[in-house]
Amino acid sequence: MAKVAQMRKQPAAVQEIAAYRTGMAVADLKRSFLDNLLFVQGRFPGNASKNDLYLALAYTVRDRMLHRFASNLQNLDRDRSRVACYFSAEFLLGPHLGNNLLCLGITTAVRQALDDLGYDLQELLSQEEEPGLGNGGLGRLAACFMDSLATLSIPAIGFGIRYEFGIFDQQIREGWQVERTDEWLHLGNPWEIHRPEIAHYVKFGGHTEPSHDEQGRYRVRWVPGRMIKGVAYDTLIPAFKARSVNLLRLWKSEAVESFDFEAFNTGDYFQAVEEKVASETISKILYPNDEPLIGKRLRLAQQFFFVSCSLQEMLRLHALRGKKPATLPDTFSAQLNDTHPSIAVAELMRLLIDEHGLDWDRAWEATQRTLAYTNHTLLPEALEKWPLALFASLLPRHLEIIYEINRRFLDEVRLGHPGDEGLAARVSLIDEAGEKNVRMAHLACVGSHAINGVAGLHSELLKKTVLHDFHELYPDKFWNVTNGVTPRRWIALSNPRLAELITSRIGERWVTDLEDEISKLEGHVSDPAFRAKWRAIKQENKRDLAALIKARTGIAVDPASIFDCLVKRIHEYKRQHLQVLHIIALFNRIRKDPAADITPRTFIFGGKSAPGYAAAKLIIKLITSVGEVVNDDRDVNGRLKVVFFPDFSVTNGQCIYPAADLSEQISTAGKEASGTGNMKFAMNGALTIGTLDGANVEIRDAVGAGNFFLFGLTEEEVRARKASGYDPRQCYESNEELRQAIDQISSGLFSGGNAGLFAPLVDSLLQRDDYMLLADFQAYVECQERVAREFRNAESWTTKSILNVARVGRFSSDRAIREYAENIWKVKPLE
Ligand code: 26Q
Repeated sequence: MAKVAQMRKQPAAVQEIAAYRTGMAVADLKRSFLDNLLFVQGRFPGNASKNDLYLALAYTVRDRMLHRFASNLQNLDRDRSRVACYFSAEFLLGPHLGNNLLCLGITTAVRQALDDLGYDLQELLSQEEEPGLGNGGLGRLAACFMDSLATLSIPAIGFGIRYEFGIFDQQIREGWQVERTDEWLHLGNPWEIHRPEIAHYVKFGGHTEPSHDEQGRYRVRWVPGRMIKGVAYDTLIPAFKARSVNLLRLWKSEAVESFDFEAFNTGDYFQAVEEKVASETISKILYPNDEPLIGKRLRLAQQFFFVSCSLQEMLRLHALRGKKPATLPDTFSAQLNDTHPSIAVAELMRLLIDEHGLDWDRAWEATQRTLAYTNHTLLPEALEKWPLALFASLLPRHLEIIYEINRRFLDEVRLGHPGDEGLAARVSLIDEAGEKNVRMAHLACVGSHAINGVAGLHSELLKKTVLHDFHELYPDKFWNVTNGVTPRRWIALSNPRLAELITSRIGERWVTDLEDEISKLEGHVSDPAFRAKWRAIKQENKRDLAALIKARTGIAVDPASIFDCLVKRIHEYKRQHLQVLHIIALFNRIRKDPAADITPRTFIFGGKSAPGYAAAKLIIKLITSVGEVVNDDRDVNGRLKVVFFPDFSVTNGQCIYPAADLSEQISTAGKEASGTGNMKFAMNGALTIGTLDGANVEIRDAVGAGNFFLFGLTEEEVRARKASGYDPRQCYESNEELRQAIDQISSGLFSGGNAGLFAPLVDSLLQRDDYMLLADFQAYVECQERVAREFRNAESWTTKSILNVARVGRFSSDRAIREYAENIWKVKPLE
């Protein structure tokens, strides 16, 4: 406080420094860059490494953001507005430098400054190791939301974990995925600010001791077995060409010196050091799974660690405003990104009751008013649960609190539904069947004032299936907020050619108001010059991607062919192998008739598999194996190319989406909660081939049925087929092309004669086919035939491509964030 007052008293001195370090003209940027190179990196231009140069540039950019941030804090202090907190175990930010240049509006000036000094901006941009602190959709959504919050000037803090090792780097060796540790911090991270003075203690294990205080109130003391410290690392999240800057605050775990070496010192130095190592383990590594793992103690510890630090931090900031803990929701709302942070329900109760002395009812009201929960999955096996024994040993006090929440909740349920013990058992926070588990989604539902799904269909299905009973109990808690993605990163940054063309026609407002502005493109759809440029840009983007593919895989691809892209995590429900069956069918058609008139295609796959997910890893091997046979086949003669683009990431996505003609969104209907890649592709002028799943439904409604290639069973039809005893063998036997493709995989045609290699995949398809690939195969192949025909008509394809972009305004994350802000968080943009 005193410091802030002091700063306000010395505006002249501050202004002088600010002017020196924040100028946006080429000359200012050159001077700052050299200044940082010399006085931060300690290098002259002559002996600077590429990384020195990158860091000097990064600090030059950061200086300018910090200045905005400092002015922002003062505003926040004055306004006392409600702040949105986004709790997420993952933030998949992607590289910062390019985005920050874009948001500050200094890309051109910086390019010029570097050019004058004899350096190349592109080269320095490629030096950055992206922070891969997420697995896929859910983590990237959190990053898009942070971008939109800043751009909409909504005061917000993202809370998460500063993993030392993010998602692994994927290499492909002999067609298999090989994981390499991600050492994103090894050359330094110029974007984070270490705040050692912002730290919170987090307890684990031990036992609880009940007692009564002087006033005779029941109290519980938690005597932990272990204590660690969470230290804040801040990353600034800038708004696009506006002054607001928000904060992403990630926690790193550290040992508590006094705890290890004094109070609990057993006299064993090595044990104390081991304790230190164990403490630092908590934030070491991101679990590379996008489905829960049963009983991984460290994962639960990570979740509790970041949630506890974040809630303590919110209470601290709230107290700084001079307010009492019970009114926490007047200052903050907190969105739980899936159940990963749902321990927040019990931890906030514990903090309010045990540490701040509130009674149960007041604590419960504050907790519910603060928290809201987003669900991201319908797959029952993906709902998080923790074995009771594990929970009890790591978080004994929280288990007591959960029992008490459950007792009161079930009393209420029984009161409203007397005699319905089935209902009580179904909604209980504890799953009593078999080994007892804590059901995290139930905890999140009961402890939140709002629950939402991430696309219209998903939110409807939630109410019908996994959260049916909760919807019956609390219909008013339920919302839908369809996902969105940020047009800053996913158009302006990754597709600068298209961005420039769009801006030249409708001005720049689309970047921050996609919903209202981008539709103006429709007015240009018939303009021949515009259309020609549109096509030329896609061609240039495809040429760039072709060069990258050549460099990364050695495979030469034809930029005139259809760039048919399927990039996302590898999962059976996402059905990458349905596309493989299609490729084999095309291959067989060519072999049958080498003169067949087929439209050339490049099949581009990308995505990581969880390291322990054998079927997904085998799908990668199947893709690369089919590629090896098809790519060099004489009859095919280059008309089909199969590429597995290694190490799909935000950085690589930025090269792939802009070059795509066709976006593959082919999950079994009812399985993909939303999808967000579907939106990124459509925004870049790719047409979608997809099922009625997730947000595909809404994308098709928005762009028009005639501009979307629809195929496959609907969710209802999938259910009906399963209910009536689906037999995949019938499809196999009755479809010649399908049978041939599967037989060839079985025979070892694609595995050098190794007939057993793909047996697990083939058996699963023929015996269960949980995801109905065989049922959808014929419809898919026929739909792909329409795609091939329509691609040959460049004029109509161009129209459809333009209309896709012009009509995707709804899928901006700005729209999604406005809905959360208005309906769930009740927060307003700052003036
Ligand atoms: C949980 C417990 C233990 C270990 C790992 C996990 C875990 C981690 C990540 C579980 C799930 C995830 C990620 C899920 C995810 O990315 N879901 C996707 O979220 C997107 C954003 O809403 C949707 O578009 C996708 O449909 C959905 O699959």
